[in-house]
Amino acid sequence: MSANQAQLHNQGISSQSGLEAVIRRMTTEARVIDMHTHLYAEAFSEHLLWGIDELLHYHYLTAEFFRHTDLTYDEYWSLDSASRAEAVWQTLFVDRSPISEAASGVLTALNRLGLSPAQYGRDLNAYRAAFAAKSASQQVSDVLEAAKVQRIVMTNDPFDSKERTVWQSGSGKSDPRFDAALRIDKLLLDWPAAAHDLRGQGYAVEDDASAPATLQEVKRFLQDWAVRMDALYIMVSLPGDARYAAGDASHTLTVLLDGAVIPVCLKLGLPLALMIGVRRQVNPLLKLAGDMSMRSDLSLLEGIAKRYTNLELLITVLARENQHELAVLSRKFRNITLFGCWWFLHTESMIRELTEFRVELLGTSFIPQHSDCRVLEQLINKWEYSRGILADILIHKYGRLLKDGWELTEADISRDVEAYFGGTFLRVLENAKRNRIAAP
Ligand code: HDL
Ligand code: ZN
Repeated sequence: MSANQAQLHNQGISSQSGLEAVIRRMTTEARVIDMHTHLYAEAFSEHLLWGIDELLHYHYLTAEFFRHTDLTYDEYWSLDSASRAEAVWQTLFVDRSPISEAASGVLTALNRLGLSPAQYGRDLNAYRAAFAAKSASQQVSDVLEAAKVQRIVMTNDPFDSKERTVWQSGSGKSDPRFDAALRIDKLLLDWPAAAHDLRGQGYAVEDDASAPATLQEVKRFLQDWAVRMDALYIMVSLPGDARYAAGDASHTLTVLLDGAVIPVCLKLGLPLALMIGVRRQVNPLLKLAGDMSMRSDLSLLEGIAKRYTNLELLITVLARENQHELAVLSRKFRNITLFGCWWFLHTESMIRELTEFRVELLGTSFIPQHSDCRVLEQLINKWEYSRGILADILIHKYGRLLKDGWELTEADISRDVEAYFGGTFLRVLENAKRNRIAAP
């Protein structure tokens, strides 16, 4: 930064228009850490989804497609991949306007990648030809640059045999832009099946999760995978009615959390990420699109946060109805850091509603967004509207400071935007590392 730039950076912003310009520039240019996605580095081969057909296979669009088509579920699912993409394109983009968040997001991503709908129009094959000219590794670089994403945290499942192969080959961390998160839904929500898998992976667990030797083996499994992946955190999604029943040896979820997961988090210095409020497969015929949201009983979170004050908790909940309550709860427990506008809340109106009261209640002590992307190019549209909405809110909030005579510099705005787009997440990771205990 030149002396002149440094001077600008540190001098006071004197007008609302000047403030708006600085906030828009900084929120647009900040390079974000995307702390929860379903994207994969190229080493995971077919797990890395990219290109126009994959964008059209996205399960958000599948659900919307079935609201219009006359096809039966079987007829759709029996189509080949290209035909399914063509059916979605015709139904949601040609036969009617693509105005839903998921549909319009496809056009935003295409446009930002230079495939302007004004030029390519409604001809799916024209877009396909343009993507066919790209390689996966070039597309990863181009999309990360277009979306200004500096780091991506994957969702890594040690119960997925294909993923396991990549990790055991040593290439899981071959791309430094992609970090890992250890995802343990199967362990905590389907213990009998998980126990069977664990035995198959050489961990001598019994069917009774509360047996001390079994909990030791579960800890060994978690530690082996957290270390192998160099996982940034351990994550599970939970139904809204999940209970934390401290001391109840018959409650498998609680036994595994208290007896294995949390001790490993504390020993390795990793946050525990809880995504609460999903009701899986209410319509299995929709496959990945068949999950539903449900209101959450946050007493589970309160119980864990209160009992383990040195455990960093990264939290997101799925029901709109729980959002204000979660923001208030995270004011009560400094080890709760809420993150993102998850899934059905990843829309302009919900992001605006949630982010406004989160800023009002939490200042910069929360993580406003993650993308949850499943297809690479979605990074572009999901981050573009999230940045713009946060900018709108910050312009109003900092404008009040300016009106009351508070001196604001570019450095102040830069520091706070940096916190929102990665700094707060990194601080949670640092706190977790600092809180490591020499657990048995
Ligand atoms: O459980 C999760 O991590 C969810 O994000 C699901 O993967 C969901 O299917 C999704 O992609 N939401 O955006
Ligand atoms: Zn997710």
